[in-house]
Amino acid sequence: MMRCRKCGQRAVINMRHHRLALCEEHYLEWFIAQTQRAIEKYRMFRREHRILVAVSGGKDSLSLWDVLLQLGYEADGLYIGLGIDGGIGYSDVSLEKVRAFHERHPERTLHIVDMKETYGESIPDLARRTRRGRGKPCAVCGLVKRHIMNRVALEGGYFALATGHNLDDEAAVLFQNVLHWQTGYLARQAPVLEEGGGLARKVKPFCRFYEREVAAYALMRGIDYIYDECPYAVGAKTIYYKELLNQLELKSPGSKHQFYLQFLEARRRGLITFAGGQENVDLHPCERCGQPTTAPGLCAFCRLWEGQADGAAVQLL
Ligand code: Q46
Ligand code: ZN
Ligand code: ZN
Repeated sequence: MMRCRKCGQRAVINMRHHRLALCEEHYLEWFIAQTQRAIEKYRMFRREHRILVAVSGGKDSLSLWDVLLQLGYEADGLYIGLGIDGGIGYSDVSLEKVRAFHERHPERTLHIVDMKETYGESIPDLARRTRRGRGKPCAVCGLVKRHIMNRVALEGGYFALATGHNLDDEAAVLFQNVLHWQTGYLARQAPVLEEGGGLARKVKPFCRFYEREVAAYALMRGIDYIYDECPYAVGAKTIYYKELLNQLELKSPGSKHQFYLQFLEARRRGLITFAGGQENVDLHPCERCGQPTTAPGLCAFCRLWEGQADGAAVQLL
């Protein structure tokens, strides 16, 4: 029987890369303390700051909201209703999970932006109608989510927008960016992106946790989340990269952790510098919505609605 390093009781989780086995009580304590450490290490935010957590109904984002509340932060939630069904009622179920979580924290605000109600079209509608969405809706979806998250964060006067990206997510994206030497993306891949030029500050307090560590936290805390991935995520490149990295991890525990953290360390030491980070690109306000864009005239979000009868959707901004 494996024993908890802190108290000697039966351990419920063994983290081989940390050579650390813990019981439930000490795991929860460790997880929360590690989150606080990451917040401090990367200077994400402080006690007096209001934080907006982007919640999808999945384990990562709901756990993040939970931990921030446990740590005593003023953290509100933002849920974006994408209108995705995929035969499993994906958006409906995820909203239910978010609402159920929020009911336990009525003192906090949950912002809900429903695509269909606010802009007249769901993500699948938008993907069908626009050139950008042809094939898979993920390109429009990513664009729309970034736009809405930024808008709500800025309008609500939040200090930072927090997302639940974990180490598996970050390592997969890093792998993809390195494989294609996408230097612009590499420059923007960091636990903190400073605000500037109309873009909200973005932070990822879970970036050093393995996915299974977050799942264990959610389970132990009894957080009810949506197990299904978005139906459009099937076949996504990052899922394939995650599988490859999992194989590597199996043979050599800790390699994912090392891959990502050594990248951050190299970045910190100034070994990786690229022009084109969030702060460096040449941004100016979109003529219609005012959000920053590199394109002349309208931003990519507003261009999605061009040619629509009266542009009514965008008037709602
Ligand atoms: S929600 Fe949207 Fe993802 Fe679904 S449509 Fe693609 S981008 S897969 S994270
Ligand atoms: Zn213990
Ligand atoms: Zn715009």
